[in-house]
Amino acid sequence: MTSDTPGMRRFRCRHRVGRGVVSTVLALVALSLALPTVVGGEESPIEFDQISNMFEPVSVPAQRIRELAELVIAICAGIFLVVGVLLTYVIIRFRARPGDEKREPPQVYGSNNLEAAWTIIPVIIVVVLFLATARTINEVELKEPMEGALEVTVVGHRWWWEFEYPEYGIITANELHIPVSTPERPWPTFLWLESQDVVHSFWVPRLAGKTDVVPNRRNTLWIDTAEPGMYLGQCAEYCGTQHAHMLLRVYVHSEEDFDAWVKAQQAPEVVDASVADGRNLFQRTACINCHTLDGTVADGTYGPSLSHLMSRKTIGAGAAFNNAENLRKWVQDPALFKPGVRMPDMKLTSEEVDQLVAYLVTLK
Ligand code: HEC
Ligand SMILES: [Cu+2]
Repeated sequence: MTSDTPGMRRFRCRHRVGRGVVSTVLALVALSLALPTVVGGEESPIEFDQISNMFEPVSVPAQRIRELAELVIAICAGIFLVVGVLLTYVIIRFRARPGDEKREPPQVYGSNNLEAAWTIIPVIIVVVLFLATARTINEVELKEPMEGALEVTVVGHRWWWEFEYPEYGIITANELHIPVSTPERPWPTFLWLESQDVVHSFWVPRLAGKTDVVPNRRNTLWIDTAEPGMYLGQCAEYCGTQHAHMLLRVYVHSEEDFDAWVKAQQAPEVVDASVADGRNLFQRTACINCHTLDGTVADGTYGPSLSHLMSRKTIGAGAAFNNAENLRKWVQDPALFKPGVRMPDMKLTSEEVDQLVAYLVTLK
């Protein structure tokens, strides 16, 4: 057989695949060790001490899911232990010994007791898992908002999140602000999940289970938490190039802080005369076709609302911290932070960018 017959080639190929798998695994291990240093660097807006851990739930649905996960893990670990111990025992106890070649092991033809046991026990285990899961689903899934809930409509876009509070007339992006729920004032948050384009998935592991966000459909989710703080989330369904930069933050506030946030968001724009150039330029540029900015002619809905832009910690759905320097880079060329982003490079001069950014940073 010459080296280029098909059979030979296939053999070599398989070899190469084997080596590929090993090196991929090694690369992944190396990457996972290096990751915190790379992503946790100064440029990264992700605060690692705040990173989401589904095993540290702070909200009722997430707590229920954790309890279920623990039950399932415990049962599976039990099965693993029993099987592992039996297997180890059998391997050692009945290993081949010198002289065994001449003997045949005892032949067993069926055992009703054994067969009944290995049918009934797994059936019981599956039924327990089924009932526990059904109970949790029933507790966690709600089709309609509960009494007194704060309702927010969440719209998934490629690649950012829109949050609308119909009750307060607020529309914002990427950072969801909700109140804490106390025994004196239970105040759950009820989310209507919608998509503008493709399937996304809303996931804030410490607050609630992962829920798909599907075009032409309204899924629902609720949060009920007694712990103020910031919780990180992430789109959990691949939705295109910048899926990995589709983060979200949920800020849980005390009642007073939440009221203050609502007031600040509802406040009209404060027109700062010293940045009139930037404001005029903004209103003369295509920015207004894609962005809404209360108090100006801008009423586009393709991109996030820029009203009270500076009240947000990040821009580009967590791609960068929100400060003058990053805003400058963003307006100059948004693809620097998010290659493939759906905001075009507007080809502005350096002077124009300066004027725009000077204006944007006044949007408190
Ligand atoms: C073709 C539509 C379009 C135009 C025109 C446009 N943008 Fe955008 N812009 C977007 C989209 C879409 C995003 C969200 C990108 C993402 O996060 O993936 C965005 C994001 C932003 C953000 C970050 C907001 C945030 O909270 O994440 C700023 C600031 C911004 N644009 C400013 C501008 C300015 C200033 C102009 C005009 C010079 C402009 N945009 C023109 C579509 C547009
Ligand atoms: Cu996504």
